[in-house]
Amino acid sequence: MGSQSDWETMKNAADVLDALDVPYDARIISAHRTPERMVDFAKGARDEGFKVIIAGAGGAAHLPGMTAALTPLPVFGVPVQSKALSGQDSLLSIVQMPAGIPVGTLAIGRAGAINAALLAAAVLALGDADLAERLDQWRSEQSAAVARHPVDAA
Ligand code: RP5
Repeated sequence: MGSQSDWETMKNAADVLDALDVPYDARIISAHRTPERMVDFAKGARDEGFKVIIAGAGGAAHLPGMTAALTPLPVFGVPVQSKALSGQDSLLSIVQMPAGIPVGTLAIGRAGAINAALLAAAVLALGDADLAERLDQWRSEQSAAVARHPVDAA
């Protein structure tokens, strides 16, 4: 993620990965403030053993696109909700990649962070039958937790 301030959003992705027992490394890497850290990470990520990258950033959110430009790994972008423009800026700056360098862009904020983790897990599950089972179980539990009828608020 681009900043400590993104953690409140990106922690939702980490929580899902924890629930699925998927190992990850949460790092702060800013395309603007720490560009060399970004280049080093993105260029070395595959050799470090990473399989999928989830990049969350807000505002002029260059992190997902620049990371994708520097690694062959799949990159999922999470637009963090910005104060000034409610994340519309983040979304548009992540989603409108020119043809040739893909970033799989999720929804703004918490939903996007959760879905980025689920999507990353689904990619990893293609080569990991145990993880595929855990993902199926997660989805079954989610379905079971949905009430059939609404109740009035207390
Ligand atoms: C982006 O700028 C970060 O991803 C963050 O969403 C936004 C604001 O960062 P801070 O000023 O809160 O550090 O690079």
